Amino acid sequence: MPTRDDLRNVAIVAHVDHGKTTLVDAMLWQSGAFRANQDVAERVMDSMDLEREKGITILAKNTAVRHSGVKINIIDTPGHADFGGEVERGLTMVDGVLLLVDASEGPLPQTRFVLRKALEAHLPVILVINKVDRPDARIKEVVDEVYELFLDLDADEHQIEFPILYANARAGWASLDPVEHGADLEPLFEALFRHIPPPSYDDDHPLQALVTNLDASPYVGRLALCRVLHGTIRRGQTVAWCRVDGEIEQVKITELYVTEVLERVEADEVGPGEIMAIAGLPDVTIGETLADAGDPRPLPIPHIDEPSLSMTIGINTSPVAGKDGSKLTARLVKNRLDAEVVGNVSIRVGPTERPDTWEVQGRGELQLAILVETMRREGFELTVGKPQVVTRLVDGKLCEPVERLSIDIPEDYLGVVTQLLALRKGRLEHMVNHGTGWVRQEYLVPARALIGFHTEFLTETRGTGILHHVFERYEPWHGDLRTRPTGSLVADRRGQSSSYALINLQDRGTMFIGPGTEVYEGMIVGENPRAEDMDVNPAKEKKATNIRSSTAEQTEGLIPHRQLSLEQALEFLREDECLEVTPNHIRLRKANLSALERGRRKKNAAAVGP
Ligand SMILES: Nc1nc2c(ncn2[C@@H]2O[C@H](COP(=O)(O)OP(=O)(O)OP(=O)(O)O)[C@@H](O)[C@H]2O)c(=O)[nH]1
Ligand SMILES: [Mg+2]
Repeated sequence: MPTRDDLRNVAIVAHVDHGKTTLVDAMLWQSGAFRANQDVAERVMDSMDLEREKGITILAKNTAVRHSGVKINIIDTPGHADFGGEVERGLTMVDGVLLLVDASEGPLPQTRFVLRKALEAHLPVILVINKVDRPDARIKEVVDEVYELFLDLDADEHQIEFPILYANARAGWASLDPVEHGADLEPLFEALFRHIPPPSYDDDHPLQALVTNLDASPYVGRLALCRVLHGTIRRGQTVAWCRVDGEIEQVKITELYVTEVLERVEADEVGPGEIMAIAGLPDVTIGETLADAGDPRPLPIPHIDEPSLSMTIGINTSPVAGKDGSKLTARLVKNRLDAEVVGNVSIRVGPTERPDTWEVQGRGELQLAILVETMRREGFELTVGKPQVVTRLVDGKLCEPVERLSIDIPEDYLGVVTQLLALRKGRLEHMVNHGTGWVRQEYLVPARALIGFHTEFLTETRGTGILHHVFERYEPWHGDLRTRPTGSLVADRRGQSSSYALINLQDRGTMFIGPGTEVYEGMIVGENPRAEDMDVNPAKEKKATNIRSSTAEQTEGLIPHRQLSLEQALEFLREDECLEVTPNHIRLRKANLSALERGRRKKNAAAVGP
């Protein structure tokens, strides 16, 4: 088959933070994409607000550089496990991958996930051991660990003969030698040209282009990102749009773009092997094929892993609803969720018994939290339920998702952490003592048990422990598990919190609010160290005395409250609790706000017995 020797398509994959986006920066600079004095942001591909704030990549994005007369389309993928769907999609566009592994951290759960996907797709791999400048780099061991991982994933002989480069992405060099520093990324570019095959195509095959991603442009509306497999597509041409529902429609292509550096530029025609964007098909979705009008041949729809976590999202039902946001109605929430499903194949939305609430399924807490965060920034007010695992019936048996968990902890905490995980039905798979005072353990744990685990893990390891997990498989239901051992301090009336009340309450538990905060009946204002909930009055005022502390309220002795982030708040929730999320506030609350009703239900439940 003929090949496009002027072209390469490559994805960069790795565990979170191993340096993918930083490496793309260096590749852009060294291929002359920017002027020497040009002001370019660090990690320029992380262009979304939330990406810059969190310092992580959320959406896979492509860029293109030119080197030695060859155009290289590079797909930067996210490393966080919750965005695995982005990686899977990215891999359908490329002919090989750069697998980055941190020289000190070594392969971690998401390394395993992305490598498994790359091997399943039969993509050649170039291993890049990155961050070799780290003082705690252990290059030789890490290379051995990667070989082990390849074997563990049943790589064939051909796949295991991968080239290895050693890099410092931040300084912008790569070397074929683990000890010798490189001068620039030339060795990486050379390896890329040698080991990542140019796209091949069939000259006699009619046009076939697969829609692998969606984007939106303020000028032309929805853009479909496609990889052209065979044939050439031209502006103004009529093609067959093979939809996922099996329908085939004749459509005219009005706009065509290819990527140059960070820009989309218009093109008159795009040949085989290229990655392009097209406009003019407002309903096009991922997995559809654009094909020859006279001989349409739809491609199989790429498989994407199923979601394993769900939560409810609905309109804000709190007594203070409507004060903060601009998007309040069920219709607006529904439309927004529907729009999300279109561009994000790893998210599903379904109905619940309430007409103003939907069940949203995704890959993990962070992915769902990012959706909620994005919506609140758009002006939405929402009620968000506790994250729950998505169960499934396999051969009539109830099954639940199990995660592969990897933790790094100082030896001293081995005892407590082992105990924590035993309570959660974690099974130890693997343990390495690096001999540096740190231990790495790998567990298989029901996903259910990890909801809320992170906070407790950090507390028990005094903030030193590091934890990562990724979906492994479905297993038969593991039975009852311990959930949060603490209860909630719940406001018993509407009002404004006072320092006086909080100073008295802080002896009972950890407060989540400071003075002067608006509270309402059923709102959770703190954590009770005991298992049960306690109704409290955070708005209580000190009896008036002759001496009035005019403006400033007495704050002496007030312990700063614990401010929960959106993710932490989601982790904290129990079954009968939810979150009120507005553009400016996150409030924890009981699902049932009335203290009277909650009390009555509890009594009834006790009467019926367990
Ligand atoms: N010391 C050192 N630090 C590096 C190197 N490469 C990247 N970093 C740092 O590692 C951190 C993470 O880098 P990113 O490029 O955002 O990592 P990423 O793999 O894109 O992360 P995600 O997209 O969130 O998975 C940043 O603080 C970088 O400056 C390197 O070669 N050496
Ligand atoms: Mg990144």
